[in-house]
Order: sequence, then C-alpha cells, then structure tokens
Amino acid sequence: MKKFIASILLSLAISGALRAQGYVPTEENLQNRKEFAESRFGIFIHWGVYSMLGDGEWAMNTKPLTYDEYKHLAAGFYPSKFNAEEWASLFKEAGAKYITITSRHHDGFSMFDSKVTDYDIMDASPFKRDILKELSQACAKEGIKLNFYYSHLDWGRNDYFPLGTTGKNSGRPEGGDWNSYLNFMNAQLTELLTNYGPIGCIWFDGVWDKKGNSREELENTWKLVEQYKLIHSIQPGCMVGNNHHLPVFDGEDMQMFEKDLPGKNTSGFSGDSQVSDSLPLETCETMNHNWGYKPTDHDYKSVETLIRYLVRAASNNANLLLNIGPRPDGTIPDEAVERLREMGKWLDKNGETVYATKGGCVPEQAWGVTTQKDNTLYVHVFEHSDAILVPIKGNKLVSAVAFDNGEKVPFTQVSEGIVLSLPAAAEGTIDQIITLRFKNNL
Ligand code: FHN
Repeated sequence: MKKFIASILLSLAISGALRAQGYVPTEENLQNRKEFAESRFGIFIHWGVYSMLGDGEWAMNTKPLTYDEYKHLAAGFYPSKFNAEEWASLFKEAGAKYITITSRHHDGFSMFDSKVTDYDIMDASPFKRDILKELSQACAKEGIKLNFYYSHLDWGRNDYFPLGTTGKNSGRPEGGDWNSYLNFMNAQLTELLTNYGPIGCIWFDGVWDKKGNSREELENTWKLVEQYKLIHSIQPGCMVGNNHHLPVFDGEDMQMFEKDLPGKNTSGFSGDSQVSDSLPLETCETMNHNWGYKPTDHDYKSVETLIRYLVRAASNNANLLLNIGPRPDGTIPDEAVERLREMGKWLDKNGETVYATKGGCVPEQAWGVTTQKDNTLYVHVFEHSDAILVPIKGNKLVSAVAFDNGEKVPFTQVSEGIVLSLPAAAEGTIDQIITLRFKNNL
C-alpha cells in the first residue's frame, strides 16, 4: 500500500514538474519575441467607458459605484471623434512599433464585438463600431503590431467568485460559478485571437486580485497553463505576458514591469519579481499620473524625461510601453499628442541607437547609459562634462564619433577604460550620443 501511495506521489510530482516546464515556444513565437525585443517602443492605451467619469480606469472602484450604477455609462459611450487611422498614423509618427490596448479592463466592459457578453461596444453602447477591429485594420496599414491588454479581474460579473481584494463595493453576489467565469474568459480570448488578425501579445492583468495566494494556487485558480495553451494553440506566435508582479510562469513569452525598470522597485509593484534572463522585457509607464483619462491631471512628464526613460529602458534590455488615456470622444489629449510627436522627431534622428539594440555592456554611469549592437557601443550622455570615462576594457577601440554629425571625438585608452573628450553640447540637448566602434563584437 505504502509503495502504491509513494508511486502515486512520485507520478504526481513528475507530472507537476513536467507541467511546470512543459511549454516549448514555436519558431514563429521566438521570431515574434525577437521582433518585439527589437521594437523598443510601444503605446499603451487605457480606454473604456470609465473615460466618461474622468477619474482614471479604477473610477468604479474608487468612487465607489456599484456595478448596477456604473454599467449605465455604457449607454452614453459614443466616441464620436474616434478615428483609428488618425491614431495609427500618430503612433507611427511617434516611432512606436506596437500598441497594447485595453480590450477589457477590470470594469468588465469589452471594447470589441464579443458574442459571449452583452456588456460590449456593440450591444451596450450606441456606438456599435468594433473599436478593436478598426484599430487592427489601421495598425496593419501602418505596420504597427497589435497587442491586447486583457483583465483577469472583473468587477461586474456574478460568476467572478470567490471575490478578490478589489471591487468590494460593486455589489456582486457572495456566490458564483468560477468555472463559468474561466470559460467566459477563454471564449473571449478565442474571439480576440480569431477576429483581429495576428496579435503580438495578450497582456494579462489582475490575477493579483486574489492576494495571498501562492504561485501554485494562482496557477490553479486561474488555470494559467490551460489558458496559455489555448492562446498558443490559436496563434502560436502570440506572446503571453502577465502583469502578476511575480517571477514568470511557464508558458509566458515576455515579462513586464509596471512603473519601474527591470530590477528596480520604486513603485512597489516589482518587489517579488525576478528579472528573466531569457525573455524579452518591457516597462510600462504613464505619461502623466493616470492610466485612464483624467482631464485635471496636467502633470505630464517632459519630453526630455520620456526620451531619457526610453533610452534607459533600452539600456536595460527593455521596451518602453508608454501610456495614453484617450478622452471619451475618442481624441487623444493634446499634451500626449505633443509629446508623442516630439519623441517621434527624436527617434527619427536617433532611432538607430535604440531600436534593435541591447543594453550596453557598460552599466549606468553618473553621466548616462549605453546601448549596443554588434561591435558598436552607443554612449548616451545625459549629464554633460568635458570628459567622461567609459569603463570598458579588453577590446580595441577603432573609432569614436559624435552620432549627430560624425565628427571625431578625441579619446585615450587608460587602464580603467576609455576617456572621451566630449564636444560642447547645445543648450537643452536631451541625449548627447557618441558612437564607439570596437575591433571585436561586444
Ligand atoms: O489595476 C491595473 C491598472 O489599472 C493599470 O491597468 C495597470 C497597468 O500596468 N495595471 C494594474 C495595476 O497593476
């Protein structure tokens, strides 16, 4: 009997271990990961019926409103000025290579034509235009990849039970069929992966609602392995990412960090994450202080801060997913448009030093950061001085030139590395870039 139990335990352990490491990405998926990592800049879009309340995407929870009070907003959601082509052309002008839009946020409203709920743009709002379809077509025309944010958490549905730690005042019943909720999500994911062309990534958010759950409990509660398998079975190339703020789970293809660069935890979301050394990385950040629309939040980051953050992300091997919160009428706030255009102008000139680069082998210095490609190190100087030390040794420096005009930059090789005598930088220079070419690849 003991032997029998032991063998059952052993086979359970083996099947657990196999399951834990069972996912093998396809070639197509690996290619998509590579292209994603090379793209370095994406636009995050938090948009939904909550934009009408002008208080961010958590408005239902923070006001608080019950779901019954909140849900009627949808009947007034008519973004009369929404023009997917204008959006896509702005994103292209900004130099972004992909967008990640909220297909459904925690309030549960689906911004697409979903046959498995009436709480969507076709049935609950008078707009009756499939926003995601229009965006998928417009982005395809501009060569911009399309990713979908998808909330695991739902503040409205009765089958979201057991309840989690948020949305407690939404009036959901103390009972509900969790399996029905899982089936609903998988049916929606199937729609998203079937009706909108190739999807770059499903960007999950919200499993953290079930606080206190162990990794295994999270995996079991949300049936992540099965869900990820479903996604990969419909579109093997589609990446799965999950903003669970934990080390990656088997079946995930990228790792994101919220409001922090990989390895940092200034915002408190990444304390338990460990930076993956094999998956592409992404940092998401707001342009002002909110993800969803808040008209009174004019505290936008400067163009300088945003560009430097993009470069810093690249120097950490990460993309920047920069958020905008469109207005309820479908337009993008002027402050955001201006900044996107300026970033585009900068990327137009300097994109070579960011796109398809890796984090430089020289870690962040007091003067700035580095990115690299083959035998080239791009030195990004944020704090100008007459001379800087680039602590890199053991590779012969062939040339050093200013990236903007190709003029030679005098250098000396010393035992600690390379000393560059920097040319003067014009007032307001955001990033003085020096290109160093070495004999051997870095
Ligand atoms: O609760 C969400 C929040 O509304 C927003 O979508 C951000 C974006 O990273 N993620 C969650 C908080 O971790």
